[in-house]
Amino acid sequence: MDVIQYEELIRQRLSQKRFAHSMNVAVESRRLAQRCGADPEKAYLAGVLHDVMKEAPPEEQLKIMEGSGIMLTDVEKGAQKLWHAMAGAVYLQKVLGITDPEVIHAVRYHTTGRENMSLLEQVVFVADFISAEREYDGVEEMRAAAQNGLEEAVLAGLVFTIQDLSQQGKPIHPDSLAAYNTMILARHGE
Ligand code: DGI
Ligand code: FE
Ligand code: FE
Repeated sequence: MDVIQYEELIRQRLSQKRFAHSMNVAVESRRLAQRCGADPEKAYLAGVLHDVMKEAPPEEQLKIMEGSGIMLTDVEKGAQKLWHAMAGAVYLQKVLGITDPEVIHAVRYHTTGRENMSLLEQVVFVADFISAEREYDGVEEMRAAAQNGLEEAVLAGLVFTIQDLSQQGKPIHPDSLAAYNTMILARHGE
């Protein structure tokens, strides 16, 4: 399948609003990739597909994860919003037959981030925060951070999420915390 067919698939699987978001993330991912030396076509593809499972019923998300042997941790069990990233990565492999690990990982880690993210993972992680339709408090700061450099924006995204979740008394995924710690430690080492 080529990317136009994936766009059509996404249009069918998602609401109009989330379809528009996905297309905006794809365009933003391609732009960031061009700037930082990641593969623009892979970035666009990962952007199109990153939320493919977002509106699937939770049972369907669980089923596809279980089918691929993913064992949810307690934090993951308690945070349904994390499922679509894990389930999406499995969907890419099992249903769409996508084999490129870079694209699969960009979808897998687009919500939590993780330590030592590849350029493509960082690109999609950041694009999801600053896509054209986003209008949360702080989005302009996030866009400015992305203007200053990809890593800057990844860190700003992690800080934003960790702050937001802890204020709401929600659990924070260890991958997000590890990514934050590693980036902070690397900074102080400079
Ligand atoms: O799918 P999108 O809405 O475009 O964006 P996303 O995949 O970044 O999902 C954002 C949601 O996921 C948001 O409501 C916060 C939640 N989230 C992100 N990281 C964590 C998290 N929830 C918990 N409990 N723990 C996390 O580490
Ligand atoms: Fe998402
Ligand atoms: Fe998204």
